[in-house]
Amino acid sequence: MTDPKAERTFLAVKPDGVQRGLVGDIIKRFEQRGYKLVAGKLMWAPKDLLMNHYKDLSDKPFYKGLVEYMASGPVFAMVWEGKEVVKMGRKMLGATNPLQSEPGTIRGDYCIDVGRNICHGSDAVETAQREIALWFKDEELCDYEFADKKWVY
Ligand code: RTP
Repeated sequence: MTDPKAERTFLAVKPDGVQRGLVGDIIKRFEQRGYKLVAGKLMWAPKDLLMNHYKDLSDKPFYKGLVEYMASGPVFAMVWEGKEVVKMGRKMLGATNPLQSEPGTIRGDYCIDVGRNICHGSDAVETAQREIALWFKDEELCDYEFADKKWVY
C-alpha cells in the first residue's frame, strides 16, 4: 500500500457497544468523516484470538477481565481505510478512559467506565496490519474505489 490514502485501521465495537445498539452510530461517524469501509463482520470472538489480540497487555492486572469482557458477547469487527485513519480513528474514539474522553468522541459521548469503553481502534499502522491479519482473511477485505472520490480527496 504505497498510496497514503490507503492506510487501514482495525476497529471493533466491543460487546457493550453491540448490546447498546451503537454499531450503526459508529459506522456512521466513520462514513461521514469520509473513510471507506473495507470489511465488517459480527462475531463471537474466541478466547485464543482475544488473548493474542491483547497479548501485549498479558502482564496487566486487568488482562483476564479484559479478555472475559471481550468474550462476553459478539463484537463487530471492521477495517476502515483512508488518509491517516489510524491516528484519526483513535481521535474519534477518544481516550482509553472515558472519563478523560472529550465529548464529541465515541467514548466521550457514550461511556464512563474504562472496563466498558465501547470500541477498540488500532494504535499504530504496524499494529493495524497485525490486527487486520489476525481478525480477517485476505478475501474478506473488499478492494474497491468510491465511484467519485473528488468530494473527499
Ligand atoms: P483498545 O485496545 O481497546 O482500543 O484500548 P486502548 O488501546 O485505548 O488501551 P489499552 O491500554 O490497549 O487497553 C486495552 C483495553 O483494556 C481495558 N483496560 N482496562 N485499568 C483498567 O481496568 C483498564 N485499562 C485498560 C480497556 O477496555 C482498554 O480499551
